[in-house]
Amino acid sequence: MKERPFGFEIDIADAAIPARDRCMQRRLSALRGQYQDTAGFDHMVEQGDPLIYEVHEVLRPESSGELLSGLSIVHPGRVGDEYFMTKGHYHSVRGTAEIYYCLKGHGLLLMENEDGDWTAEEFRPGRAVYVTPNYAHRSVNLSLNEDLVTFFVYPGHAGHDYATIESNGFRKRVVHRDGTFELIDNPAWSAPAQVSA
Ligand code: S6P
Ligand code: ZN
Repeated sequence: MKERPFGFEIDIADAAIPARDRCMQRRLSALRGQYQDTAGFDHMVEQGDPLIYEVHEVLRPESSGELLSGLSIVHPGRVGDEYFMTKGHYHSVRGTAEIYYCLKGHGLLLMENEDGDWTAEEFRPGRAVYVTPNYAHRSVNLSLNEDLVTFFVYPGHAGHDYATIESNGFRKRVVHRDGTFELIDNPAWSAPAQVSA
């Protein structure tokens, strides 16, 4: 039997999609290698491995023709002078886009592609970001006391390639300097291997 259309509530205050979602949580240890301050990172992991972010996914088949959507909640905090953030990924199917809509908080979506281009778009409530195909993306919470909550939608067959970012990092780091944020070069970044034409 074909499934019929459905509606669902998005609870912004509690950052949840009641009844429909599957919740995934990531602790700091999942971001090993991504922060510059490795001693600070190790200390925080030893001291309890804090919860960095949660994803509430609306359950749908991961197949083309479907849309996957849900809430991403990045908690506030820093490792050294770098903000709490998601692991970040490329979609396995590179030619798939994504839309984020910010519901709460203040943050950035850091993006880069394999041709060397990078950019960052600010998240504030009511602002959307369109991630064009072929761009890796990472959410960064710039607030030190409030969750960053975004609603995302992307194609069901996109898949996730985490390995490229795990080994190369992002070109830019987002750091807290003089009461505000700054984007600085990541000295540990290495260019992804170029596929010859
Ligand atoms: C999926 C989409 C988001 C992220 C979420 C967590 O394509 O971009 O749902 O999965 O923001 O980030 P990450 O990098 O751990 O998947
Ligand atoms: Zn994505």
